[in-house]
Amino acid sequence: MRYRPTPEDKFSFGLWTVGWQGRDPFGDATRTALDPAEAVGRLAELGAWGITFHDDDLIPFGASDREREQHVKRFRQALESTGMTVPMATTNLFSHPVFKDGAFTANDRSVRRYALRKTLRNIDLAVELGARTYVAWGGREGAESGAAKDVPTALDRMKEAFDLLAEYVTEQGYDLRFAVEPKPNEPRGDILLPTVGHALAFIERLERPDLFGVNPEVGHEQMAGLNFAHGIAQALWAGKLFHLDLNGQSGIKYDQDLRFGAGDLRQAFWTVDLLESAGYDGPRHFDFKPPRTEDYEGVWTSAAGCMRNYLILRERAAAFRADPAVHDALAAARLPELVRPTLAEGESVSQLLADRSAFEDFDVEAAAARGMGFEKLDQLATEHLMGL
Ligand SMILES: [Mn+2]
Repeated sequence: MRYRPTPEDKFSFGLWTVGWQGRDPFGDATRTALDPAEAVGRLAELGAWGITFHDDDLIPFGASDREREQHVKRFRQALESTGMTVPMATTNLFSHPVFKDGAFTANDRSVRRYALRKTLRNIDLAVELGARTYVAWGGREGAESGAAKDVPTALDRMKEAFDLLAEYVTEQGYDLRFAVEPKPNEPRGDILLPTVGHALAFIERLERPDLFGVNPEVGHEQMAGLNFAHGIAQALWAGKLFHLDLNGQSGIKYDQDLRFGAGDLRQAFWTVDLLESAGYDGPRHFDFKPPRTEDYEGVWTSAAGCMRNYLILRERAAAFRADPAVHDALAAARLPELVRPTLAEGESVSQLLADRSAFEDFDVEAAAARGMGFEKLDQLATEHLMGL
């Protein structure tokens, strides 16, 4: 069947996505709790390949060791009976009130030590369940007012935490890498490491930067008015796209977490075009929230829609790239020329300075007058996107 997802597509979902009960800052839950084992079964039926979790999604906060064991056992049985994988796991360091001022960068030192222990504990479980990526979203690491957080010092504490986690997985011999997830704001007024660029720069200051990459989320970049495809392109360029969160967002407003393809459809098209053409082979992970207007039938329709939209966009992007008219338009827009290095092989600065054609004899006015042909190229993309 056309657009039917298969495990080869590597579609994965967070337990907290289909399991979101619709509680928001203004209203109570609109759906009953979802059993993690049922989530695994339903997602497998829809064609998903993997499921991811925060510690507290799987094991209710404060559960005893015995209860913890039972929850893990039931989840593992669901994985085994469906063939679903756990490619990634993460820690909830934001729901409990103890994390109101953050976790790794909380001013209160005892909270920071507790956050590290909570994370180390879940890393052991993540590895036990086969996860290869550990996501770190510091949603509460930030502030609402200027003096409340000394940012350089908070970054020292963030580095201290990540260095310790990397030391732990290295000592344990775990095959696990970390993916830092940026977000500009919400729930904090301003969050530390707000964009892909901030996270990439931070990673280079760590003791084991090779163990760290990023986990960019569509909506998080778009909340800051940024171009998601450009963000992940730079992460890929740096060899740092370890994981990603696909969803939908309509411009600069609260974090909407719409299903993938909803919101900015054009950015979704360029995102799929990039992932498929750049050889990204990691999970296509959906981090969305089925709107609270939906009952469970709507939840599964929404989850299926994420995958279906990805597959349709993958087909449209491939058709765009294969179209001879697009090849001509790309050439007219001088894309092949961008591939050519600006200096000739072995050319030195003095040779460039001696090249009169590069400056003294360069016809600036003629170059300025040349059209770039981008409108033709973009119209072709738009028509492919619209299925023409
Ligand atoms: Mn989000």
